[in-house]
Parts: sequence; C-alpha cells; structure tokens
Amino acid sequence: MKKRIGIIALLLAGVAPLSLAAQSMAGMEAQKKAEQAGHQGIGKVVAVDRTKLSIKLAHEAIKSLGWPGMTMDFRVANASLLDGLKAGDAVRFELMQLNPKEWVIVKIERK
Ligand SMILES: [Cu+2]
Repeated sequence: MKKRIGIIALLLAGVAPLSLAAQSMAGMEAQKKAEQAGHQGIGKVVAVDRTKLSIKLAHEAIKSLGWPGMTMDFRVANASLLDGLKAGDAVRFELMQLNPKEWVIVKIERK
C-alpha cells in the first residue's frame, strides 16, 4: 500500500511540471491571440460613465470586424482610459474581444 502511494506521488510529481508548462504555453497563446485580435476604430465620444467603466461612442465602420458605423456602449479595460475624455471628443481606440458577446476598449486617445 505504502509503495503504491509512493509510485502515485512519483507519477504526480512527474506530471505536474508538465501540465504547468502546458498551462503557461496556453496562456502565452491566448495573449498572443488577444494581441492579434486588437481592432482599431475611430469615432466620437457621446457619453462617459465613469462609475460603470463605460463609454458611448459613435464609431465609424470597423472593417477588421465587419461592423458598420453605429452608436454603442463599450466597457473600458480600466478607469484611467476615461481620463480627460468628454462628449464631443474625436477619438481613436482599440478593441479586444472578451467573449463572443463582449468587447472592451484597451486603448483610447483623442485624435
Ligand atoms: Cu458598434
């Protein structure tokens, strides 16, 4: 019995570093994918909601996504992205997809 546990422990010890390595490789792949999936847009600020970390933009067509121009709300990756932005500002921004239904602004600056 004791011997068996020893063997299992040995097996686990051998497997764990491998799965950790696989995990970080997956993480790197995901990061790479996210970087590649950044989409650039331009538009105008309609409204800023700091409490919701959200910004309403009237954006022009985003060809890389096949989106037409429209007015919509976006979440921003962090509050500081909204610093100095107000309704009426012309902006350029970069989007990333969080999940199939949600996009987040990771960069935004006045034009
Ligand atoms: Cu849109």
